[in-house]
Parts: sequence; C-alpha cells; structure tokens
Amino acid sequence: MTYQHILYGTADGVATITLNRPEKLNALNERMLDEIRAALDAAKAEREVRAVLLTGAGRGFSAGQDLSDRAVRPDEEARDLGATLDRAYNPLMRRLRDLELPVVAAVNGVAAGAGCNLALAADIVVAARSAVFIQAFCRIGLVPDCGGTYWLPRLVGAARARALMLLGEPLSAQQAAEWGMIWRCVEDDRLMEEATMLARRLAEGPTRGLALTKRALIAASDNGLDAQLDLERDLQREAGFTEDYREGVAAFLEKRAPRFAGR
Ligand code: LHQ
Repeated sequence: MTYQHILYGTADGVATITLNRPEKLNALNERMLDEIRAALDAAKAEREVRAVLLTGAGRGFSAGQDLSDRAVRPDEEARDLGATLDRAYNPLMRRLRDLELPVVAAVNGVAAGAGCNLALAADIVVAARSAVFIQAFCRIGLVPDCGGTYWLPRLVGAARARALMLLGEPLSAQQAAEWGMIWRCVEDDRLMEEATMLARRLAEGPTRGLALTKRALIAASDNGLDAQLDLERDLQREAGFTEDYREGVAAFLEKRAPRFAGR
C-alpha cells in the first residue's frame, strides 16, 4: 500500500508508524485508518520487526476523527457513524489488540477523541510533558469509542473515567502518569529518544513471551480467577517451549546477557 497520511519505517527491529497530517493535528480519516491497519500488517509480516512505535508528526498526536471529512459531517445527508466504526475504527482496534508485537505510543502532543483512545490501546504509553489527553466526544454530542469506555475505567478507575468522559476536560500528561493512565511523562525534547529506547528494548526481548503476556493481560479484563489461572497455565506451557526461554535460562546460568530471537 502507498501511504498518504502516515509515515512507515523500520530500524533496529522497530516499525515506526507516524500519523502524518500535521496541519490537521493528525485528525483521522478512513484512508488514514486503513493505512495504519496496513502498516500494522506490514510490521507483523516483516521477520526482523519485533516492536511497533506509534507517534504523530508536528505538534499533535491526533485530534481524533477528522470532523471536516464529508463521510462524518452531520450537515451532509444523514450519516451512520456506527457504519464508520464497523468499517474503519473497530477493525483497527481489534488489530491492535491481537497484534503479537508490543506497541509503544509516543504521545507528542494533544490526543483527543479517537486519537486519545488510539493512544491508550498501545501496550505502553509515554507522553511529552506538553501533551494533553481529551475525551472530546462529549463536546460534540458523541459517545467515546475505540474501546475507550472499556479501557479507561480499567486504567484510572470508574470515578475518573466518568468525569473525563462526561466533562471532556484536558488531562495533562503529568496527571495521566500520576493516575496510572499512561506509563510515563517525559520532557518534550526527550520523548522520541525515550520511546525509541523503550521500543528497541522490547524488540530485543523475548517477544513470543511478551505476546503471550499481552494476551493474558487482555483476557484478565474479562476472566474470573479460575479461567485466568487456566489461561496462564496454557500460555506458560507455550512459553516454556520457546527458544527464548531456553536462551533466558542458559544466559542466567552462564552469567551473561541473553540474546533473544523472538522464537
Ligand atoms: C481538526 C480537528 C478534527 C478536523 C483539529 N477534525 N480538523 C468516530 C467515528 C465517527 C465519527 C465521529 O467521531 C469519531 C470519534 C472521534 O474522534 S469524535 C472526536 C473528534 N475530535 C474532536 O472533537 C476534537 C476537535 N479538535 C479540538 O477540539 C481541538 O482542535 C484540539 C483540542 C484537539 C486542539 O486545539 P488547538 O491546539 O487549539 O488546535 P486547533 O483547534 O487550532 O486545531 C489546529 C487545526 O487542526 C485547525 O485547523 P485550521 O485550518 O483552523 O488551522 C483545526 O480545525 C484542525 N483540527 N482537530 N478533529
């Protein structure tokens, strides 16, 4: 696929996807969502890629759905936003959930609406100190989507999620980190360095095991303890047969750094 609205590049085992409509604060349209999905598929297909870094060009991460897009304008003929979610957003969110690679989001500036919840769907979120998170949906009469109503209460608790979603006030990166909504808030000029280091470190890790861990954590949101114990058993069995487990134990016993292959 030729990319118009994102940049895609790989280096040191990391595929970097950069949302690239800076003049619109990387507002999302269907083409862009298709491109992100295609880039995730490309990352998955490239053998040497073992982690994904998602960020935005310019001063914003993403301002959410492009509200000037004809496909969602309320003043055009009646639009079915549910169909837009079915066609473009939900497949992307499911792709991110199912991706067997760790995903780091480097939130470089405002993350609003679907842009906010896209960032929160990453496995590890690092944000620049100047970034803000806005559940902007209520400002225009919409319902939070992209899994926000699922993830946000689990991340910050029901009381904070309710207020964020009903008031639509900006939440600073610092506060988001203090609330446990994101992993870390870093100085603006350190963001890409920190996020890239993190993504590289993950890419050099036992990525089969990390993928299984990701699966366990996602399932834990819905499972009871018994089901989760059974799942951990199954995933641990799988992890125990990986080359990386063999390498990890050998490296420990030989008192050297492990060289994980992601197998
Ligand atoms: C934009 C946008 C934008 C277009 C800034 N669209 N141009 C899913 C499925 C289907 C349908 C609907 O929705 C959804 C999910 C959603 O995401 S709904 C939520 C959509 N997003 C919003 O409501 C946020 C709208 N944007 C804002 O409130 C502000 O732009 C924020 C707070 C993000 C940033 O404010 P500022 O830093 O003051 O920047 P700005 O407002 O001046 O924006 C810069 C430019 O970007 C500006 O263009 P211009 O030509 O005037 O310079 C904006 O019009 C454009 N832009 N967001 N979502």
